[in-house]
Amino acid sequence: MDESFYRFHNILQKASERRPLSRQDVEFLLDITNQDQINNLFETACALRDRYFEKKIFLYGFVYFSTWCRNDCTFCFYRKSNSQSYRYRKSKGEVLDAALELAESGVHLIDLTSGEDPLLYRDDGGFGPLIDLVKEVKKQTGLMVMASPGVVTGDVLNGLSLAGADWYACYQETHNRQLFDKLRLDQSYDLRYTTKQKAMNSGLLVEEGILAGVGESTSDIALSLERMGDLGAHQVRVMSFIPQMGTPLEAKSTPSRLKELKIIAVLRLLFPERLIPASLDVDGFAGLRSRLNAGANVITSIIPPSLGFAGVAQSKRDIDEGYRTVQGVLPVLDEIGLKAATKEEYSAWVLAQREKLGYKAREAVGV
Ligand code: SAM
Ligand code: MD0
Ligand code: SF4
Repeated sequence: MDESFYRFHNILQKASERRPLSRQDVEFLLDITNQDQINNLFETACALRDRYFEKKIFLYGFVYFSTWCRNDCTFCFYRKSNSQSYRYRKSKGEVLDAALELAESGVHLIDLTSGEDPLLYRDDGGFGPLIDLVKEVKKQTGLMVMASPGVVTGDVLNGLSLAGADWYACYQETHNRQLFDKLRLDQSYDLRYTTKQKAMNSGLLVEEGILAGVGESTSDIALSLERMGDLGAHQVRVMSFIPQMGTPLEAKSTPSRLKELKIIAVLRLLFPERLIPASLDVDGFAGLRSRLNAGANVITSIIPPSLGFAGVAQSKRDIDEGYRTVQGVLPVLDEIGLKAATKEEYSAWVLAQREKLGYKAREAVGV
């Protein structure tokens, strides 16, 4: 047995005992190529997940309510200068119908996502309708709510929190500032990061995320995982870059899925009791099993069929076929020995985390 074999087992052992991993340990794991080691990494990740979540998986409904955006992120189909993108802005009634249909089907959370729609960013209270929408979705579905509208002010975060939002999602994509500037053109790295800290001060749980395959190195990924820990994000994700028609990165290739799967597993080793998505938005239904087997514990991007709502990285894939539904994913859970959590189990997890964040924070903002 060579030295690297011992090193590998030593790192997995440390992770299983919840001892901290160094940046070098993380890079070592991200770079493994031996199939037995890869399988071992995934098994260790799943064992850690099951230790904290008892084989119960959370299900998130996704409602992309506006695909208009003022930004020009190079990787995104919905960037403002893409004339080929699929644009719509759904009405309150349409969003409520979709949210109710998702709730009925058995999801645990409704994720209200949009581009940075110029209508939201108007000076005369553009976020008012979104805040009302959050209130109404919460009231009518009784589910947990996530808001993902892009970078917003502290006042908007407080408004969302008061209206009943539980989560704020906003992904840095990378924590390499030079790479960030190439991906999120004319946007501030610091503002995007500090907005997540502000969200926690408003009592919201936070989701942080990175893209795989956009020019990052192994050490960039390790840095990102460290920053996710510094932030204290409650849900941490990685999605493989999918090239989009009409964008500057249209001809760039999508990375090997092994990269995303290894990052999911390493995230689980670093953050065993946090939430890690298996997104249906990258490889649709076909990519679900491998992500769960790498240690993910949330299925995201469940979309109601036939209502004209889009995904982000896969704007159409599997949606109207009905595969991105609770009915579609339950058999996969069953096949691999997992099950859907109950709505009550999910709510209890969220409320316990929000309590840890401190309703003190809410008092501090004068509520
Ligand atoms: N507009 C908001 C924002 O940027 O924060 C929320 C929606 S945004 C479309 C959601 C996320 O989708 C991005 O942060 C990015 O991680 C992911 N995404 C966008 N385009 C993608 C692509 N081509 N491939 C993979 N993921 C992508
Ligand atoms: C997903 N398409 O969960 C969604 C999206 C935004 N909060 C989430 C990237 O995969
Ligand atoms: Fe807009 Fe979000 Fe797409 Fe960037 S990633 S162009 S902010 S929708």
